[in-house]
Amino acid sequence: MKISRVTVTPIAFKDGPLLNASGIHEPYALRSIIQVETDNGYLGLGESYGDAPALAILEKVKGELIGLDPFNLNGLRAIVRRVVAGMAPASSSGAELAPGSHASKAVSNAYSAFEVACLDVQARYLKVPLVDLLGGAVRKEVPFSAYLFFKYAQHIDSPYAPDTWGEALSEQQIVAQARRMIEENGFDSIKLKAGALDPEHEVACIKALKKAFPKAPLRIDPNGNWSLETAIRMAELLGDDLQYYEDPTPGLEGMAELHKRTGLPLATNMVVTDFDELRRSVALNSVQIVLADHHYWGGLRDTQQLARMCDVFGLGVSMHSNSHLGISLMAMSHVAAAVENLSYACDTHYPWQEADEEVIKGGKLPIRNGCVRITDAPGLGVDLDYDQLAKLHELYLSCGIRQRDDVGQMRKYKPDWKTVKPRF
Ligand code: GKR
Ligand code: MG
Repeated sequence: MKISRVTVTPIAFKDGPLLNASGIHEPYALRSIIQVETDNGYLGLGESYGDAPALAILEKVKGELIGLDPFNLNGLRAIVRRVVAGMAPASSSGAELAPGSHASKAVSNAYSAFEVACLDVQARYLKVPLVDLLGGAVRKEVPFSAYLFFKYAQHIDSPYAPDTWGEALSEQQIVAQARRMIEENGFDSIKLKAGALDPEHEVACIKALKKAFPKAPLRIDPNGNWSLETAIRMAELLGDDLQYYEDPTPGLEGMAELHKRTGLPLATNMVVTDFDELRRSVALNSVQIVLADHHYWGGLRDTQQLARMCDVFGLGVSMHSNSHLGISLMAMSHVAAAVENLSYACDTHYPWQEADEEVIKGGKLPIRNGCVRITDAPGLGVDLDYDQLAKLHELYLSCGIRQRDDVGQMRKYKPDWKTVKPRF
């Protein structure tokens, strides 16, 4: 079996005015949909970043894949390395919150995009669910958490009607957001994206969530936007309200000091983003939980290796997410299903995406009882809806966004908005 055609389709879909440490989401999020076809009629799917630098690499790699055996993943990695080495380093502006589009992640990011599609081909060819290629499912139901955001009611420049979530700035509004998200998806755990408003207010929102959902494990994630002093002060206010404290303060050293001073379990998707950082984190005891993300950790098999290393070093594992659609959700779910030591419900932005903006047949995937179910369908278990793909590609062409820029978007609301970090 040989790869005979590779297609990379950039798409855009609506994204809410969600606040974070950098600024605010733009009205559209970008992704790329990857199709790998073989000479004997198989098709594998992947989903990755849609920012211009990432797309440029995917475009360059795709032509080199013709003739490759989709089982030859070492060959795939060698091709990606060679292509990236021959390209000028991409700019990594705005990459902090989308680590996969950081220039240093060019190889692992592009490899991952095509690895998932090749694994999908392999599994379809063998007529097994993709998870079987990862050693088989240790769980068929993969748990996810309710991912809450502070948000405005509508975009300042929105070309479309406001979403149905409304404003979420106050404690009551955040509790209402959690209630709806839990009612619709059955989540058990709750994560609050923080680092956007006054830290005392964000902690008060955690307290309100604790009161409203006393049994739900809670996490707060300021994306490294709190100084060490602020993170310690907030830790004192939080007491034992949290399941884990996610990226409160920047840097491996800062996180190590915070853990030493508070004893709280710290999670990260910001200070441990590759194996070298993992090594340094273990030496410093910076974090106790690593949030993996196959999109920039080098694919599904490297994510398994990461989980294995976390086991060796006594660290917990869960999963990070950016705005994404169903192909990514299934890739995340298949690898999470194969990770024995998955210790916490994974993150996903999926509930924020609109019902009519999915590229897979059948529309949005269900999340029931907080879980995504792995079926016995071959591969990732999802097929492309080509009309939807064309629609979202049109949106990409017309939306005008080519690289995520939460800072620039916030400057439309607050012209003197700075990129200072930590802000609080
Ligand atoms: O989409 O605003 C966002 C998030 O802040 C996202 O970009 C982060 O990468 O969800 C992520 C996180 O856990 O840090
Ligand atoms: Mg995070």
